[in-house]
Amino acid sequence: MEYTAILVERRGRVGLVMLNRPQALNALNRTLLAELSQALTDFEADETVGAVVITGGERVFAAGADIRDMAEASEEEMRRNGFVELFDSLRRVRKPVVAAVSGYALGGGCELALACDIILASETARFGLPEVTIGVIPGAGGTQRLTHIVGKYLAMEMILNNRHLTATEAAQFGLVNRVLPVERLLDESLALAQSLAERAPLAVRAAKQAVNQAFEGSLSEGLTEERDLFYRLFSTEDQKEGMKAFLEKRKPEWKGK
Ligand code: CO8
Repeated sequence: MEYTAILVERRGRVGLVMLNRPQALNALNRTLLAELSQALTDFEADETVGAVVITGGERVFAAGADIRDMAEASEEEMRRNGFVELFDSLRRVRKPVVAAVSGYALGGGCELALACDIILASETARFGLPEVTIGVIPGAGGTQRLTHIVGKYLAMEMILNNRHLTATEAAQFGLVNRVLPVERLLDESLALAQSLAERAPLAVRAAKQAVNQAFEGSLSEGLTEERDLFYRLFSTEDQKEGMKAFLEKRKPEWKGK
């Protein structure tokens, strides 16, 4: 597929997606979201890809959903065009996804980062959900995911009153894994993703599923699912290989089986 709003590359076992609408601060229009969804679907299907990095480049991650696309839309049009549903393609990715955030991550851009599994931020990263300033609310997970992460009171301030978090504050509140100098962000994100890609793929997938369950369901459901996934991994060749390699003091060779 020819992409116009994103750039897609392979770096080792890592699939890299770069949002590429600099003239609109990477605002997420329908084309961009459809292309992102396609790229993620392709990476998910490609056995040689073990992890994905999503970035917007050094200047801006994404300044939100494209306001021009939505400005005149009716409720019915918004429901019909599946704008937000395209976000769900991220939830179908079972491989780990790292967000490399530099500059503004606002509105849908912040929600895109929040839908990833690990967030690395540059010192210039700014996180915010300014939707109420233009008459709407976050619609792609912001009110839910942010609140789970930073708690009710800070989430209320950010969502109701457009408080932005600097990269340092975001790290303080557990919204990002760590903060890096701008020029190191992409390399470190790729290195982290490469490290994830070298681990036992079925175990990494199961671990991601179990952690997400902690985020989305009750503790008792999560404990049941975790136990089931744990037992199920004993039917994989990778579990046998991983434990054997440990005992033989050598590096495991994963088959993804
Ligand atoms: N949509 C469309 N165009 C945008 C957007 C956007 N979200 N953000 C910036 N742009 C455009 C500007 O219109 C401008 O274009 P032009 O040069 O043609 O006038 C260009 O990008 C540069 O922007 P600015 O001149 O405004 O740059 P500044 O550095 O002065 O300001 C800001 C940067 C502060 C980021 C400012 O651009 C801004 O406030 N942007 C809007 C932020 C916002 O409100 N985001 C939320 C949008 S709503 C949303 O995300 C809802 C999500 C729910 C569902 C998600 C489904 C995908």
